[in-house]
Amino acid sequence: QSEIRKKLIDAFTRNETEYLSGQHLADIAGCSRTAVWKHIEELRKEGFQFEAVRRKGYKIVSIPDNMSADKINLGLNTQFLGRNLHYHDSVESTQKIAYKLAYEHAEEGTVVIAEEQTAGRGRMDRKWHSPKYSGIWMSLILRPKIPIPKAPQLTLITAVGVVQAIEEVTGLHPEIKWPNDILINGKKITGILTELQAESDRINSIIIGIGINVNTDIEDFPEEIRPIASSLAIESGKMIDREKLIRSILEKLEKLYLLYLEKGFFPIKLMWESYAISIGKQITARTITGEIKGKATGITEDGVLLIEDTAGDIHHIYSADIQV
Ligand code: BT5
Repeated sequence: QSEIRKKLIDAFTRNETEYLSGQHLADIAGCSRTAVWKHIEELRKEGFQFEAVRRKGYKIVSIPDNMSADKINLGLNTQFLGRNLHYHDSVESTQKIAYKLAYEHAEEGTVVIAEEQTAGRGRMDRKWHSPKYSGIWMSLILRPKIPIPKAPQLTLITAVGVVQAIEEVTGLHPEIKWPNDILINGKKITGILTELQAESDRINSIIIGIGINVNTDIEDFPEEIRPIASSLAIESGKMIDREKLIRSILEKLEKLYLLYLEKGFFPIKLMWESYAISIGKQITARTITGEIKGKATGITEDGVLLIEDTAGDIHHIYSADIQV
């Protein structure tokens, strides 16, 4: 088994620029064409990327691009964010691990990163698809001394930091869809999930989950999200260094967070609004209690979305899915 694999990898890396036919690979590895195909599928799952062309065969495009805590830390310019970094190959959800660490008094700024999540989650128990080696799936622990109703501001602060980092590293210009989506050309690149650990009315910790499709191919997404999702590599046409992007996010986010603790939400609100797509537009907000249609006029100091309906009434939206 592993002997076949070795022979295949060897053949691919020796002939990086050529297409190798299934038959040729089968001859080299001494197995059937079906076995070759099976091995290639397995290698794909481990992060090897192949290009397959009909009648020509397979070409290797890239070998797994796995990260390491050391490589992420190398050159990281932060005071506390990411200084304590937990790196995992595969986890159910980085939120779950961060929760446990926070409960065990992990220091503020602790970060959990995984190459793959088998049960990544979005808001309201929705799924977050997190294929191996292709994205950034991470959770951060913060402990701001703020009242609970202000916690949603952290989602908006995070969105601004991620947008700034994507701009810096890729040159792309993402937009923010309230409250937690980052889009490029209308497609979702990033989702943010902010969760709380609180005792009575005191926040113990805020766990911020960030999921970014970085080098994800369109085929890596399940069928149903292909029309709505994209990745930085798809949008920019090149592979992006995930470790560099992580460092940039941690640096931008730490700066914004310190600014927020010192000056409050106002300066960040202005930055957030400069990236927001929905403000000033007619939108539909789907909340648990029903739909509200109207013009998004802005966000409040607490990060609550304001919608003015046709009768001129202003609605405060705390949680919803937005359609522009
Ligand atoms: C979110 O939820 O957008 C928050 C996603 C947070 C993910 C991070 S990854 C690290 C940390 N650990 C976790 O387990 N979670 C966090 P929501 O707004 O509810 O959007 C979820 C919806 O986005 C799904 O119902 C799908 O339609 C879509 N979706 C799922 N996976 C996606 C992906 N990889 N890219 C784009 N869209 C996706």
